[in-house]
Amino acid sequence: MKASNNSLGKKAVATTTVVLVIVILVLAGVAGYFAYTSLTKPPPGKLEYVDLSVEPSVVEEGNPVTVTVTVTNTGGSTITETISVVVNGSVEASQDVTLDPDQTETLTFTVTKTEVGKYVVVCGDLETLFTVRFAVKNPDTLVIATIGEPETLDPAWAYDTASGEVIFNVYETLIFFKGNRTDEFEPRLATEWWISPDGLTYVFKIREGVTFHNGNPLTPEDVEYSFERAMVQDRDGGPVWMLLEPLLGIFCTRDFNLSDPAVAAEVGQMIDAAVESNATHVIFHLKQPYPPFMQILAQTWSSIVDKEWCIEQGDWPGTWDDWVKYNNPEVPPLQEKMMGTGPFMLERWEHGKEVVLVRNDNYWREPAKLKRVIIKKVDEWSTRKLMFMKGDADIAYVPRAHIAELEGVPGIRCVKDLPELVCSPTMFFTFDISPTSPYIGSGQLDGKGIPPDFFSDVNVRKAFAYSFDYDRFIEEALLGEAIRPGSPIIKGLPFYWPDAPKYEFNLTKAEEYFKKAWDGKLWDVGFELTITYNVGNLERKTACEILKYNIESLNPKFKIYIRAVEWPTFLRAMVKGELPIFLIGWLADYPDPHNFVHPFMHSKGTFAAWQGYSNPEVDALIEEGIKIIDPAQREAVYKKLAEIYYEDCPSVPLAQPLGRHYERDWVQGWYYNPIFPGVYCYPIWKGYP
Ligand SMILES: [Ca+2]
Ligand SMILES: [Ca+2]
Repeated sequence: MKASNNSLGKKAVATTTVVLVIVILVLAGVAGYFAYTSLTKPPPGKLEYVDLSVEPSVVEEGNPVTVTVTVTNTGGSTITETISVVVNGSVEASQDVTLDPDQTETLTFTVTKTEVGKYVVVCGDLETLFTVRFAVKNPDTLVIATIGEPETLDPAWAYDTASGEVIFNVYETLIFFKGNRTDEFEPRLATEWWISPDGLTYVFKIREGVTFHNGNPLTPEDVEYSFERAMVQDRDGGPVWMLLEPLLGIFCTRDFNLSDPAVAAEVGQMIDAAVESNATHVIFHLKQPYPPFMQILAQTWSSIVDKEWCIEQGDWPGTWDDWVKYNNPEVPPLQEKMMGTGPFMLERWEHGKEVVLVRNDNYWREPAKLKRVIIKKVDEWSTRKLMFMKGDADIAYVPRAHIAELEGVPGIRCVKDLPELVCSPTMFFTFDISPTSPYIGSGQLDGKGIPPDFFSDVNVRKAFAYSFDYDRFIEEALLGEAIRPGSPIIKGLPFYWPDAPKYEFNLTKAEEYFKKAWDGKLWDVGFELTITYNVGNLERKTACEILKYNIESLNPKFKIYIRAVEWPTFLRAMVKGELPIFLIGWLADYPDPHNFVHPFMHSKGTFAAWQGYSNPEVDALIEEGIKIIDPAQREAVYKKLAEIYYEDCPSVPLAQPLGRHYERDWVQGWYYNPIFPGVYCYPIWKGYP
């Protein structure tokens, strides 16, 4: 690292020196925001710039601009030259100047109505460029053009980034990540906290004077209610296992037989006892030491809701006699509504179109600078691109396949190589597909479909893993901006193992495993299945196509169909076990290997449960790993898990991407934190600083 930094540094210094010399010669005195991109050698003739200035210093579309050029003749004889201002290729104004030796003259050009683009001042062989920027569109409103839309607005239910992006701008948590750190926290709805030396008790002092968007005051009781409500709800495939594991030592409330009233009462009591409050504080009692608990508390599932308002919406009343009624609902009462304490309030969610947030003017901190945030669902790249180019979108999701189209486009800023704590996409195999799935053809091993337990044969999984061209995928879909981890313990997490075993693209081996699968019957009869991806996600589409191409090339009886579906449809089909293969990413909830091995490998973890993957040895190792304090012992556990992951092949990580962020250059204040589900809008404003 250090060596390459040094050599880069030297190179940069050399280049800077050359540029500086030219800049000093040609542009002395010019400052501000202009991009002087083409500065060339002075002509053999003797005319030289002394000064060039552009007023105002920031030129926006439509503004008049004055260019003042001072030139001198340093040669030995009289010289005549034309100086002109060329706008986007055509001459806008020009003046001739004739200078005797040592004579200096200043010329002024005025362009009354500027259009966006490149302005070049041409004087003989010298060309100097400046840019007229776009006038800031909708200066109080931030428009984010993205794909997909939230699955829900209920923080206890939400477990996808599209939902999380809305939620973490409207609701707040006790603590929040400090800047771009994932391991340091700052106060939000709690002002102070204490953790007992045994790691089992967490105490938070609740901030006074905070109100919800309906005007109700925030109380410690609301905080207690928020966590208990989340655990009461505990929907299938939701995020609440992250609270249940540290607080109750379980992964799911339905691990108990809740239809037995005595058992239900006991579980209710456990939930109630785990979180307590008094007039000023909230206390958490953990079942076991759990180092990532603070990270869990800083995330959307730990959002604080208003108890009274929730009850008015038909949510859990806060009592224990019939709490099971509110467990794992079909649709949560807060599915479409929000009532937080955060800097923005929900104005509306127009399905299939946009979510609109408005500023909370009674926010307990200084109100946000933006009045409005619109998160638009624009699945078509061409439409999204047009919006972005015209400045109708301020921040846009740009699929990697299209990044070249935005290269050098004026007015667009790209922040590159953002380290992502993301394992995406990963190819998951479903071991027990729902027999009613529309994606398995006949549902039989008869060449016209697949049986529901198709992927329970490890040979099938390995055959698929060897059929994928990983390098091509990273090159084509991610333009090389990714690394490839062997296991879900990705780079950036403690105990990452760079040399973990992983599958390589090898069609000979793929054929070998396909021939072994289903006692040889699969190779003879063939199969058909459908893989889906969410609309607009070109990376996943490319992955599907690569898989289809290679597998179909092996045997004419192998057939893979690809279908694009809406994001909520995709999620629901995945949870129901209808997707034979699903490609999805995993964004870290907290930067610890436990947060990856649990969803990917534990029989009760998010993905593994959807897949129906279960290995008791794996479960035991995962449960052991989170409780160990000694790092060397922990490392051994996670190494073993990486080995088993390779052998069992329940899923295959295709890439760990390095991210990019695209915004109009008038967007200010955005910052990156790898744990964020989307754009955190509070610090953002629009304008040119
Ligand atoms: Ca309680
Ligand atoms: Ca309240």
